[in-house]
Amino acid sequence: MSEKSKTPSRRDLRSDKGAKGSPLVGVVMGSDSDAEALRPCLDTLTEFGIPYEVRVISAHRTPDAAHEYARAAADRGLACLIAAAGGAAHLAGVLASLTSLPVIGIPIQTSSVGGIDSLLSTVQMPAGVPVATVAIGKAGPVNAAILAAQILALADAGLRMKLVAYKARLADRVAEADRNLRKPDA
Ligand code: RP5
Repeated sequence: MSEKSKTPSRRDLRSDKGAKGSPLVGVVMGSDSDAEALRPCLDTLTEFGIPYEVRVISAHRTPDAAHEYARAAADRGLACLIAAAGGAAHLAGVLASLTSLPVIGIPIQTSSVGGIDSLLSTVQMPAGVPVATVAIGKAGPVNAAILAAQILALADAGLRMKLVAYKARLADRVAEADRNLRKPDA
């Protein structure tokens, strides 16, 4: 991604564009080159009215910051972390090693091997240190936000209702597509 195309993404991804209130979800990306891929995740958190914060912290380039962030996250009131990284994607795993909060990993698609590298480095965690890993590609960032909403909904009936309505809308869309396909030609 060129410097030019990075800039608008960074601005669009600022946490102050999301729901108001103390952040409940910490969204961390390994590089600002991940910003564009993360946009659907943040849009979905906003759609569900979930306050979040966004940080760029690298497991490899700023390891001390990654450790500090993970260690402080629960005491700061965060309930769940979402970590996106590509390539040797150790970010989610490093955060998970230092917090008892649930950590959701987004494997970023890479130009070299399509994101298989990111997927395997995010998902293949040792027993005892899970990272709930979502898909490579478009679905992953949306599903990371939905999974975070589902975790928060365990203690929030309003959010649970929003999730039920969301799933109903998904089902409606499929039913409508099916109806349209089966419509006889005019
Ligand atoms: C990872 O390396 C980041 O998450 C990013 O996906 C990848 C490449 O980073 P840049 O070289 O573009 O900063 O740490």
